[in-house]
Amino acid sequence: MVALARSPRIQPKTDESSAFEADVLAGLHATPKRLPPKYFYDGLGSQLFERITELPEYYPTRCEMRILREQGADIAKLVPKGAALVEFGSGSSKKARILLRALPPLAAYVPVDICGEMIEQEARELRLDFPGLKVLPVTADITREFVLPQPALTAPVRAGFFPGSTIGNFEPHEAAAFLRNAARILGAGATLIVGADLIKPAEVLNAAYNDAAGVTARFNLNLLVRINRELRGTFKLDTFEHHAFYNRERNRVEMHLASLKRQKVKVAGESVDFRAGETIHTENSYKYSVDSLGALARGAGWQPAAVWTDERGYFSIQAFTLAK
Ligand code: AVI
Repeated sequence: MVALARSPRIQPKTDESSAFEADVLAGLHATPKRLPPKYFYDGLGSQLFERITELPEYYPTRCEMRILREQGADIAKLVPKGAALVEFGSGSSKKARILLRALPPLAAYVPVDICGEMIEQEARELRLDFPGLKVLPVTADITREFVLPQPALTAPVRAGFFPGSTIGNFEPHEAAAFLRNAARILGAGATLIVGADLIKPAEVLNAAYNDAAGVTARFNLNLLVRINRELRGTFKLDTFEHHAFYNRERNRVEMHLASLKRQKVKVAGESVDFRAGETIHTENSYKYSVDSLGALARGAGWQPAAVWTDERGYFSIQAFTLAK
């Protein structure tokens, strides 16, 4: 036992790595084949996503940051003094920093993310930049129920912040479940501020997910690199191609990895057959209208309170409230 555990080749499985293996095998044996987009974000995947946000074709991050900078004071009016701000899937807290500058003094800022290491590091930096602010990170899966730290629970009211149009990467029923969970966690009288990408001409969307520099293609293909590394996969990267397109009927950009030939691939000791042209569906990025997100939020118990968009109407920040 001890010898095995020490072997550099045989690593003990963590809950996280067994979940990855189970999800990947289930997705590759399904018809059609699919993989959950949450697995894009390993070290390299997170770096590639940061690069995507700076691409000329990828407008969402720039639009959202601009709305936050220009409308921050107005958005801040929905968060009363002494409230606790809970950010869902905070990552680098880049957008929260803009909002925090506009907000009145808070009971606490609670960044919540699955990646504990990253939020602890960000929390240290935030404490230096916002000396009066209690920064209380929570490592948790934002789609599950989690417990807030005491100062956030005892604050008179809580506000949630869910930027980045991450809501668009959930299937609509998952987005509704997230909104219900956020309502449970934040409690009566809460406000929820959500960044959501809007429906727009297909050319703009197709360009945003098919950038000329090929960064989105690398981001998509990196999922296969990760499977090769972590699950003893044998994917040959030059036999798969990035496909992304706007599906108008379903208001979503779909990303796929298409096999360029008939082939067999091994993953975690199991064989997976591909037909030529067969794809693995790796991501949906749903685009909403103000009304469609409003209807989803209403169904989860939230009342639409305010909406801010950029001048082209590409991106929205929408606020919802819960009855007291
Ligand atoms: C993180 N998420 C909102 C991005 C999106 O636009 O759906 C992920 C992404 N996929 C390809 N490019 C960016």
